[in-house]
Amino acid sequence: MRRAFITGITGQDGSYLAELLLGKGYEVHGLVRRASTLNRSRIDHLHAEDRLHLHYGDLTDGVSLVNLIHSIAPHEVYNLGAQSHVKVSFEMPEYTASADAVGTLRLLEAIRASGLGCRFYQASTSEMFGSTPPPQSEISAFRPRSPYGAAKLYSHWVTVNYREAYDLFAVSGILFNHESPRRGESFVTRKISLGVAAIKHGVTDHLHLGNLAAVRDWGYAKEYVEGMWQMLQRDEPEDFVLATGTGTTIRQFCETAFAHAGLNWEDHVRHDKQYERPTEVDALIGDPSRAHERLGWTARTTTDELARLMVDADLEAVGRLVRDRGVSPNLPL
Ligand code: NAP
Ligand code: F7E
Repeated sequence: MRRAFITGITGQDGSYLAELLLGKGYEVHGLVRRASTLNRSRIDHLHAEDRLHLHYGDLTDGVSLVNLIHSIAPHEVYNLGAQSHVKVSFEMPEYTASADAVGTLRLLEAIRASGLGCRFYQASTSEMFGSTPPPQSEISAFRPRSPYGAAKLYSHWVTVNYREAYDLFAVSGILFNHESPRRGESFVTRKISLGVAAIKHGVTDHLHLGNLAAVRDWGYAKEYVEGMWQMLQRDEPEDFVLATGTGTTIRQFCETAFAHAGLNWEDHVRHDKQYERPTEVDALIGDPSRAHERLGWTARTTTDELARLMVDADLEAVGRLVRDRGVSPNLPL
């Protein structure tokens, strides 16, 4: 039986990847962080699975990583764990560097020292392109515009370096934004879909957002984890961009999401400077041709379809909360 180790298993992508790998017959091991409350809502539905094993650890704690790689002896390691919020990285730059940059080094060192020859996937990001104009591909210049982007760029290059220096099967998936009903509530797409649902159910009548002009390439997370797995099944390690190839502004995303619930976004969205960043990434639109040609991977869900499926999921979830509790839920808007 193939064994996979996933850091970030409690996150959006980790939960979809765990489902995918369990479905393929893998034994799945996940790294979880100790917290005063359990934070496993995205993988609760997998609990009965006897091939799923969770282990305490942290990307900032090298010893835990060394011990886990040794005891699990995985065939594949997916490094999805990270402080993944760009705005938060300006507020916690040092922690972001420790988890998102040095954390990758710690994990690669644990793999190298184990001599097990595990295959390694690094969750790299379009944020590494920063101010490089679109379309961005595997050969575009990296010009990150945040502590998050800079930390992820370190991880990208150290992954490439460990591949070249130690002949590890280590790949970097450069993924453009991907979302889902499991997206964290403070990322803009989920904030909008939750906001639409809260407004439609009468919980509030407005939503505060920052810069509406930025362009992002938004795809459906469930499809992107398939690409991660495909990257580790090839004969030779290679880095790939995963994206839809289409750019959409935050304003357009709002328009589609509000219209799907029969609302006019301009009646409800208010500007709030606190959600702007010290430096913004203006436009990210990926060129996924290499993934299409060499992996046979293509994003199937368009950004408009994604906006509608997220709104539908939140209309249902917020409706349930309002019905069951009989009071306004405390939504993080
Ligand atoms: P997410 O929902 O924010 O999940 C992040 C995961 O990392 C969570 O499981 C979190 O654990 C864990 N984590 C955070 N700090 C950690 C630490 N110090 N040690 C161990 N685990 C830690 O992120 P996502 O959207 O699934 O993204 C997955 C990965 O892809 C991330 O590395 C992200 O930076 C990268 N990425 C995401 C996108 C995107 O659009 N979603 C695009 C490109 C790259 P807790 O649950 O305990 O907080
Ligand atoms: O912002 C603007 C904001 O936080 C998108 C992470 O998964 O994707 C994600 O990073 C855009 C930015 O995602 C609000 O200024 C406006 O231009 O949803 P976001 P992100 O920064 O693109 C990349 C690929 C990753 O790798 C990251 O891990 O939306 N925006 N108003 C806002 N953003 C937020 N969060 N909140 C607002 O109110």
